[in-house]
Amino acid sequence: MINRRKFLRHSVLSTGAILLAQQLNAKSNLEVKLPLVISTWAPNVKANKAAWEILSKSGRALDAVEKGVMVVEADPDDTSVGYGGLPDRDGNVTLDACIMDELGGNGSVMCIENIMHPISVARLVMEKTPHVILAGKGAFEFAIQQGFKKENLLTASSEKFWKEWLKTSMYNPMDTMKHMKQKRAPGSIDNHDTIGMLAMDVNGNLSGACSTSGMAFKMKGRVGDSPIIGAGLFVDNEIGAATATGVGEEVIRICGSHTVVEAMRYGKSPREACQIAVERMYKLRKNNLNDMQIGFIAVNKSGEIGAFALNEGFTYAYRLGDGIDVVKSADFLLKK
Ligand code: SD4
Repeated sequence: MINRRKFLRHSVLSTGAILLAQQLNAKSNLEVKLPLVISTWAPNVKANKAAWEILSKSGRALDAVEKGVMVVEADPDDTSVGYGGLPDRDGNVTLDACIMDELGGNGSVMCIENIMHPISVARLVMEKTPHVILAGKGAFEFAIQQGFKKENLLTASSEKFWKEWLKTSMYNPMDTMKHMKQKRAPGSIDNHDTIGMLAMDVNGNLSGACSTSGMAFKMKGRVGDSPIIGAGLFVDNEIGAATATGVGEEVIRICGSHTVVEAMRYGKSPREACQIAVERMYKLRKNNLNDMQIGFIAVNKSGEIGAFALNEGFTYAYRLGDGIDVVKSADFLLKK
């Protein structure tokens, strides 16, 4: 259970350096040492590292999640996020991202093209506009006004995958994914690497960010769960935060990340809350989901973390106050 009074006392006291925070942690009843960061998928250890550079200097969780996600957005070898992301069926790389801070602020961009860092544009939507979401051309124009560069995000390798796909043009998200993943990581059934990142800073404040190029070879204009507040990401600084990865259509149907946070509000642990969301999804859609992957990660206000997936193969990466990278495979529902 969350011991809110002790936690708040800790929060007020621990505004100084991380060392001080750790000393205070040792004296308090907090379950983990702060700060912490957790991301979907094992390769995102590298993103956690970038977030940690901010968190370990007593920086704000919001800055940490933005910086962490930017690492993946700029990585041409990650074919599910930002630069190098696989395109839609017409060859356009279209990106979705959203961000939430500890103050109830949120910003999102949907289907933005030619901008390397949609997460930073989403943050500016939150901070500089009277709106929450900008989509398509409007999002792009806003980014340009804010000083972002227009860039070609389709790498030669992603273009090659797309051209190969064009030979059959068959759209079955999971088949496509399995096929792509076999090429990139033989033996694995997943081809998701959308990054959802959650962080808690030394002041106990939570933020989250999520960024993706969405499902490979989707229809032009398709938007997934990742930029939708409550579906791909939800942060409630009093309760906890959650983020999703996998087939976005299914996550949207149950407002996945919001469902996880609400379950934590009513006393479930992060792991239990993620399982509740997956089970709800499965109850609704049953065998339609057998070959899909959907995974959630979550953190509560006590700094406890958890994850749960529909199928085997979902991994997540985290760093808690000890500064050590950990990668884990999530428990899953459909044991074959
Ligand atoms: C989407 N949820 O656009 C994203 C895809 C994803 O790892 O998570 N890929 O549906």
